Amino acid sequence: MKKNLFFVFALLFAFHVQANNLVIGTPTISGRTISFTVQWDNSWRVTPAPSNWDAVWVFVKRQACDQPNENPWLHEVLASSGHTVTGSQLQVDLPADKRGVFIRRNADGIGNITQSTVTLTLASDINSDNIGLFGMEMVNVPQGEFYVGDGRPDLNAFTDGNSDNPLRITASMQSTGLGANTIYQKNGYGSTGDLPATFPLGYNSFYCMKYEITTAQYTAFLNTLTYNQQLRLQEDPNTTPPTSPIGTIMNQTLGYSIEVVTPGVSTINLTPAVYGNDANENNIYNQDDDGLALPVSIRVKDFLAFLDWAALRPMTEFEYEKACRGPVVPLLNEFAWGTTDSYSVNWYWNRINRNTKNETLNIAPLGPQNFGMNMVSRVGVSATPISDRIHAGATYYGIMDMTANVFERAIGGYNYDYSAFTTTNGDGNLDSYGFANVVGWPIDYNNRDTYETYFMRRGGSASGAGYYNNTVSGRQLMNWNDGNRGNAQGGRGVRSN
Ligand SMILES: [Ca+2]
Ligand SMILES: [Ca+2]
Ligand SMILES: [Ca+2]
Ligand SMILES: [Ca+2]
Repeated sequence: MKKNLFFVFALLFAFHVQANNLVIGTPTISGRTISFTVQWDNSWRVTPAPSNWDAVWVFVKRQACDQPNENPWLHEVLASSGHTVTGSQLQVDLPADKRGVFIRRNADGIGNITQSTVTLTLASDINSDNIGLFGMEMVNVPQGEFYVGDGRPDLNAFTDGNSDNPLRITASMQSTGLGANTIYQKNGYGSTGDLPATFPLGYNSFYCMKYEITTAQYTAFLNTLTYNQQLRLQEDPNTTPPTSPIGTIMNQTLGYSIEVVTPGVSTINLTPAVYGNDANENNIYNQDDDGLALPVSIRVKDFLAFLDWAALRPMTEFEYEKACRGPVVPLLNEFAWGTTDSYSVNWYWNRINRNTKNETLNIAPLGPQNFGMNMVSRVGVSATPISDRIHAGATYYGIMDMTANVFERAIGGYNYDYSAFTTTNGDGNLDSYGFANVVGWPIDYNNRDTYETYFMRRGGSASGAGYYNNTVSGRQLMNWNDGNRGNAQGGRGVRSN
């Protein structure tokens, strides 16, 4: 631990979401405020369809330095006021739970965000505490009616309950609750408990991460955990504990490699390990071509821990379909970009600057998707400055990779009662074993290491699945056991306010 009793010590973990060049500057600290620069490219806010905007979700972690043992990093609940941004382009939104802020355009516009300085006010003076500052790009999915299901005749998809037809999710359905599974699935393949008004059906607005959780984001998360939290999130706590030597692989899936950079200590004082990325396998960490912007494959418990830590929540299956399709009438077997165009991009031949933040495709097909290639792609790899939605592989709202790359985990399933799930976000803090602990989330508190379910795998993945599983309404695949990390299963978080 860096004990810094007399000096402010600020740690910055700006996520490497270089796809849009999100850059967060090193913060300066004064009293209870932190100030930092922010800028990113390809931002938008539009009143005409899709009538939405992008934003950066920023949150703060804090670590006291008052003990010889490693103190935990705690999520900072921000002050009720005192959050500002310079210039005329941006505004800062503080949600009710004050677990972070959304920074977004304050008026309609499209293009790059010029560097602005954001000041956040914390709950108390920072003094000698360590500060971690985190930011990630998100996309607003506005309130409104939409359809689930695309009319397919298979057994599993959402329908209006009586036929193969899609079901229109309305304001009244959200306000009164959707009810029994036979209302949204002709074979009753849904929640065993009726879905109440508190279950997020997708009618109401929410923010969705623009990209899948990346290896850089996941590594930054690991590096704020305590030794015991890190231990329990190992693939095998017995063979690869945080004390393992430099280069020990913690998670190596379909192209990336998360490894021990600095071993932890478990003798007298518990000190957590530092993890890093080494996709190019030279044991020099976090280099440009070390796969920092590849999507991470993680188990359900890892996924829930990351979302709780980031003060987000999982999406539901209904929200997945809305985030892809928007309010338009479904097209049979459409992908996230709204057509049935599909071009499976070869991970080797079609890549330039492989594993770097600048990884791009050397082709521009309609409906590019990383499906069945057994190598994950840089998140947002298909988008270029001139690409339209179908060439970029973007959803109606501008969210990337909702078809393929890694599976999207969504709350749902067949024979389980997930009706207690609500819009409650994580509070930023995990239990002492590194597990998520949010009321209403589908967590089996008695059996969290080995048995996790209640999640559908949506959108297909680089590890392959049947064609119909890649489509927006494909509803064939569930998680099983611990979530089976090897199958390119990751996902992303959402937030309701
Ligand atoms: Ca290595
Ligand atoms: Ca390396
Ligand atoms: Ca995906
Ligand atoms: Ca929590």
